Amino acid sequence: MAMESLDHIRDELLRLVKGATSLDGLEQARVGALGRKGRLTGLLKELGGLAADDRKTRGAALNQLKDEIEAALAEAHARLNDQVLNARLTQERVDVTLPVDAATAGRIHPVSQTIDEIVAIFGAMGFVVAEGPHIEDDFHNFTALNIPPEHPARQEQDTFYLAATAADGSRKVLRTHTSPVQIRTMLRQKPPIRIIVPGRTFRSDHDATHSPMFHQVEGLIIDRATHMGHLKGCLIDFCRAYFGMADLPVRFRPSYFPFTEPSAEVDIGCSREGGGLKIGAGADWLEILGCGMVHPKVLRNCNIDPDTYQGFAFGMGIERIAMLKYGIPDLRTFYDSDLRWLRHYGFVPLDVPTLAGGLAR
Ligand code: 2U9
Repeated sequence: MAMESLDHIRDELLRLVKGATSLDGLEQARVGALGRKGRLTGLLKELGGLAADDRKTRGAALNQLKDEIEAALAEAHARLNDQVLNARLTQERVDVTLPVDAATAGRIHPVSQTIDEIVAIFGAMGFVVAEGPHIEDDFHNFTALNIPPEHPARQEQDTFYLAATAADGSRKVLRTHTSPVQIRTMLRQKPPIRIIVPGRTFRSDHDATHSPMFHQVEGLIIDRATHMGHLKGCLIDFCRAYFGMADLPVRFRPSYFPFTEPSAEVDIGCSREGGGLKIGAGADWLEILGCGMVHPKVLRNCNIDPDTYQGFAFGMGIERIAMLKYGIPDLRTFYDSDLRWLRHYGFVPLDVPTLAGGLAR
């Protein structure tokens, strides 16, 4: 059987591919060449009927042609795609001067809003935001913070460990608090340090009041003479600004954390009369945050001399204080992504939190 010259077919197929003026036209050219009944497919099928020698030379030539056609198809596809995109870009315009339609626009999630409010309050006191990785090593999450090997926080039932084991036998963790960010900051930067650290944290804990993923804000000040009086003034001011009550009662109750000494828990005044909760009035107390003077061992672990520098740290759970301020009854609803919930508890994007706005509420 005389074999048809490939030059002619090659020229014709390439002409069709290169000449395509739309993605549909290009698809037709592809099917015509490489589809089930395509020209090239047909020639490849004929290979089976050839003598061994002929099959080898013809097969090589056909495969080379196939590669060439495929390359031309890819090139034409990229070119036509660009054309389609450019046509869309010149047609579709966004008018950024249009007013926001508050009834249909999205909402800011209460966790984001609360972080923004807290950052605004501490920002006004000179704190800057610091961030760090969600996946941490044992040193930054536990050891540097003076959390001993036998501490319950390190146990598998409290902490999410990654599967991979390092050469020293340790495994990475999903950070259980944002404190490793303070460790990283102290290792990187000399005092004075004044940072606020919002972010996601993870604990192997799941019930009505605990979520395996939640958010914290922690803060840290390190300077030459920062003392307990600064801690108290700073956190009393914060509580009053956050809840918008200049006379909110605030008390400090002794506590224990491995990374602070002395340590305290901060309560605000409230009333639980009649089964409800009213912040700012009554004879009861409600825990809001934890704090303390940074432990000298923690400073030393970060190469900071505790005889020259000292400071305080604090931490609070975002969801918890958002629930208290905005009267959200169930923690689990934060992560349901239910739009009806978000429209009810969420915030209109242009309602930017300010210190003044917070105090006026
Ligand atoms: C460094 C040194 C000290 C951060 C602190 C607390 C007290 C605290 C909890 C509040 C509720 C966590 O979300 S929660 O469960 N936190 O009570 N956190 S002092 O102390 C630090 C942090 C980093 C280097």
